[in-house]
Amino acid sequence: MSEKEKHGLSRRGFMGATATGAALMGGVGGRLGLLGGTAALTAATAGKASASGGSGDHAMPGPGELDEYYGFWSSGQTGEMRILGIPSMRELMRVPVFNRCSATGWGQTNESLKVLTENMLPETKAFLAAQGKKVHDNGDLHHVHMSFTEGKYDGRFLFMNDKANTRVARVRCDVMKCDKILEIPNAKAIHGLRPQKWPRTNYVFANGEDEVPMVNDGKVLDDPSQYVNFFTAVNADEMSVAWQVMVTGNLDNCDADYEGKYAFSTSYNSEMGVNLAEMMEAEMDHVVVFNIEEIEKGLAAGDFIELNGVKVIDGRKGKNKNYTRYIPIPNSPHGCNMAPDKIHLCINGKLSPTVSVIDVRKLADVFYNNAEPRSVVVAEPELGLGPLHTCFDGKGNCLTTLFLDSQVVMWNLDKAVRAYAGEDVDPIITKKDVHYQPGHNSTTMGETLEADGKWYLTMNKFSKDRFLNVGPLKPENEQLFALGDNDLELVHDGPTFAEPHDSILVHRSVVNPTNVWDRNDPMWADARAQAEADGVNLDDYQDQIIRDGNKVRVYMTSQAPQFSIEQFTVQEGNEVTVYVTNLDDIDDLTHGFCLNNHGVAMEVGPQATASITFTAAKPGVYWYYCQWFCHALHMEMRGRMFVEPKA
Ligand code: K7E
Ligand code: CUA
Repeated sequence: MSEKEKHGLSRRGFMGATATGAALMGGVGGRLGLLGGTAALTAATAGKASASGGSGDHAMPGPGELDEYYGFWSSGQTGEMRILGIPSMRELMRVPVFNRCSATGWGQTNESLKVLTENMLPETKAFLAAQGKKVHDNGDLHHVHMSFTEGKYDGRFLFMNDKANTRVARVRCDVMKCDKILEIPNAKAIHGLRPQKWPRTNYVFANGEDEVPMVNDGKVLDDPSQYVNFFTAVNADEMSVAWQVMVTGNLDNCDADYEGKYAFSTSYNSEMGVNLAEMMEAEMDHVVVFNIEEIEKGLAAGDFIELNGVKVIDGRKGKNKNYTRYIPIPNSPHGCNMAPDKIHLCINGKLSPTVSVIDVRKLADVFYNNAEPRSVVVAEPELGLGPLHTCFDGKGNCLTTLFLDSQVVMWNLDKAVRAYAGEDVDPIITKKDVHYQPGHNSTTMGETLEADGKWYLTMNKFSKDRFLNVGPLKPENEQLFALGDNDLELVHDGPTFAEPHDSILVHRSVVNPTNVWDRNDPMWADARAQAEADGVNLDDYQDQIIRDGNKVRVYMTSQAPQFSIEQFTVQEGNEVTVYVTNLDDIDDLTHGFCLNNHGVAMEVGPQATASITFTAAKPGVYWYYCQWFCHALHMEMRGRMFVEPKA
């Protein structure tokens, strides 16, 4: 047992043993009794209740105590990834990915620009150059998921999508920094994203949401009959496109099974309409089932076209090859969630009050024995209005968000299957109000074989009147519940900035980030190569200023509270690259480099090298300083750049 677990328990024991504690908690106790069983009341920290009950220990970590789970959050239109501690809901870190970051220099350091541009399509580079830019400034990060090995999180990578600019990114869990961003050709607007669960994450599946002409070069415009959509398999190790499948309908969310056979995408707008009325016309839309083995066989047999360098399989409806099947689902299904029982796939109705449950064991008959596609549906419980996403407690129960009803509904999968078969049972266990309009939800380890049913989180799109008014733009709201066997109890209710779109809750035993960078990290391989070419040893205390025509490369180190170079001179118009290597090697000693009035700033973590390039366009004296508080003499950690006027 770790230090923190001991702390958690001793704290609980202490609080439980004192009469004062019990008296103080009296008011909260009544509510927590719902959790059934012993429901012993433990501690309340900063107004948060803690309970133990059906699913074991629900102690809330106090100040200085560590959480049991990491929460990895998407931030929607903010474009970053966030890390929270669960159950405290303390925000621990923001990891810039598709956004720009003033603090860390993401989007302006050479290292981040490499990640942002190295797998960008040539046409996008040209397009951005025409705007006088190198990178997109925005992103829309909806879904974060971890890499799997045999159905369990393996703690290697986190993968995420950018709906705004059609990208897939990867974050390294050892340093919690983004190391790859891949722009997906052909598809438009990557929305649903899931890693392959079995046998391991060889592929990351990515849904294209917006339909466009197959060759989108302006020759076909308002002719939707020629529009198509693409499902993409990304090679997760190389972060390259493995293959694509052309499909009918807009792909929304996706998931993968626990056998490595199938991937699934919900699909709305089977009509391929382009306005609201057209998109809502059909009573039924689909879940598209992708048969991985058949697709790989088709590729090997040459049954593909090549489009922008990608092998594309034709899996459109009516082609009747074994690559895809289209299972009819009531109008506009949204969330797509594979249960940890390895059998059931839950398709959330959105416009239909139902969740359609597919038994994935029956899919082979649809592919190979001409079984009627709907024969795979084994339950379709009516749960309430606006079901969007479902998560699992690992004990046979599901929790589904009801957007329109502003509720979460807890229901039993087995009972839903029996009810569909005609038995007179009610699958609904309980409903709880949430505030307001929930979208995604998560349970601890809930999208893995290790779903533990301990905590339930709901991410709400609206907070309305719930917090102090901050103007017309309101925060959104997240609510965490202690999860019992047949009830759930609210323990946290708090605002977040746009947008708590989706999250995964991962036990801390899976994630082991380092405290200090490895000096040989590939993140600054280019800087190391340039230094070698310049005869500079980045790891040494020697500082160098290399003048190379109009280019000046300044190599310096940082060690609290000093930069090794306290002044350097360049000529007006020089292209200057500053490389800073942080020689400090203790925990939490980050420096920065910020150059006044140049829009230049970056983070330099312990033992890291970071670099930034700019043009010294204005003659004068410019101070640079360390912008991460590092030492009592942090304010004194500064130096001057002299820019001599052109002769
Ligand atoms: Cu994950 Cu809104 Cu992008 Cu559902 S989608 S809420
Ligand atoms: Cu170094 Cu502040």
